[in-house]
Amino acid sequence: MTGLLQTEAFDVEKVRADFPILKRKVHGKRLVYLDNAATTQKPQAVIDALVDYYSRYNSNVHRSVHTLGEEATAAYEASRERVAKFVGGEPREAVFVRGTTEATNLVRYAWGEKHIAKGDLLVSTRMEHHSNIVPWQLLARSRGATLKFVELTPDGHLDMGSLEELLRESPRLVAFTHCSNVLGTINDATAICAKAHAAGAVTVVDGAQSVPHFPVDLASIGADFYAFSGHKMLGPTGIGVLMGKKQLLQDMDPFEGGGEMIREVFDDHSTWNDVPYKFEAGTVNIADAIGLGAAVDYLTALGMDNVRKHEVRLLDYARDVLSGVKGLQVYGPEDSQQRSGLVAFNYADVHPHDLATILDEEGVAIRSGHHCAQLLMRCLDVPATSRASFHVYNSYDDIDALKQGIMKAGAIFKV
Ligand code: C6P
Repeated sequence: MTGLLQTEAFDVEKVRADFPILKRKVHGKRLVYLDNAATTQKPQAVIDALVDYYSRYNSNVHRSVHTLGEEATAAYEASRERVAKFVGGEPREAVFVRGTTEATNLVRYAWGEKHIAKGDLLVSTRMEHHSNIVPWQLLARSRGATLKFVELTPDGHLDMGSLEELLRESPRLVAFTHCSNVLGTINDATAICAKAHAAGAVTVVDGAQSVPHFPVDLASIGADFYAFSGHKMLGPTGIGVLMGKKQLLQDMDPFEGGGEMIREVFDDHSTWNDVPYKFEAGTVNIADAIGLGAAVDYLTALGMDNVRKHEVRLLDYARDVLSGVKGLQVYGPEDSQQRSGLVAFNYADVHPHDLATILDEEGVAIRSGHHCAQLLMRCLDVPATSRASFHVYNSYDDIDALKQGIMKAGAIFKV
């Protein structure tokens, strides 16, 4: 197929024009950016929001009564409202953090150190990114708790039998990803949260690969904590969100001590500000929070249902195109409806880093490696995979370029 994809969802050519970086060339070739699960590109509207803040109303927030201070505070808080609404949550339950990793670590410290006791059980899964494993290992170690993992089925789903078995041991915490960054598997977060809550556990859901790709409604999912990163959803790096149930956030200890997270400070103790400010110590990442608000506006204008529709079309096309490549093994569920817009694969004996290097020479950017999911790599019995991941500006042409690059690697390595 030639020409850019025109889905019934939106006009990809028009979307691409909003992303200045897509005009650049790499090794003299058109940039084909297929590393969106690592980080997405930024539309002009997000770049403009950052420049506008720094050039017109740069100031600290929640402190100064001067005009710039008031404007910066209003923009920062308006962004919180837009981001919370985007995922069906309340602004008071939205804590700005650096990203998903900081969010899970915040829960580990501020909730875990207070509520987890010796002998407690924590549950994670074998399809997690390290940021939803390592904090729980650290918590288990510091509190004398045990960490166990939900097993996977051969077709790349969570094994519900394994989850049920662990739930019978009454875990205090169940941490799982809404969507795998390697398999693409979309987990039924609503059902898992309901089961975990019935077993008495607190739930932590990693939304890093879900919020950017399909509609998420926290009111129906019911997670206690839900984390995501701005930079994977067309926003700036260094900003993300921890959504937490108000009651839990209020009951938690602070994460960091410092300015603005306090109400009063005495010689020997302090009292805390309301949530979410209790968790936003010091000068916060104002510009990037405002930039994230602009990214949310951009995605909202496209419509998350349309974003999802677009990615399913790309997934179907990728499956058809890549199924003809001899020696290519794709991981994760076959049905595009059960997976998000990414494809992890191995190609015969070609090392993923070699493949990624050859693709780069063609202007095609993919990721290769363990994708910070080493427990999953062990389940797949491979040290690494290649991964092509999509977003709103990708087209059928991009997938054709991916296939051509793979065929070039095949010719070099005599597959
Ligand atoms: N995955 C990838 O290439 P941070 O780095 O904090 O913004 O996000 C961490 C994270 C958490 N959960 C999932 C499911 C993720 O995919 C990621 C980040 C990138 O797959 C970089 S390792």
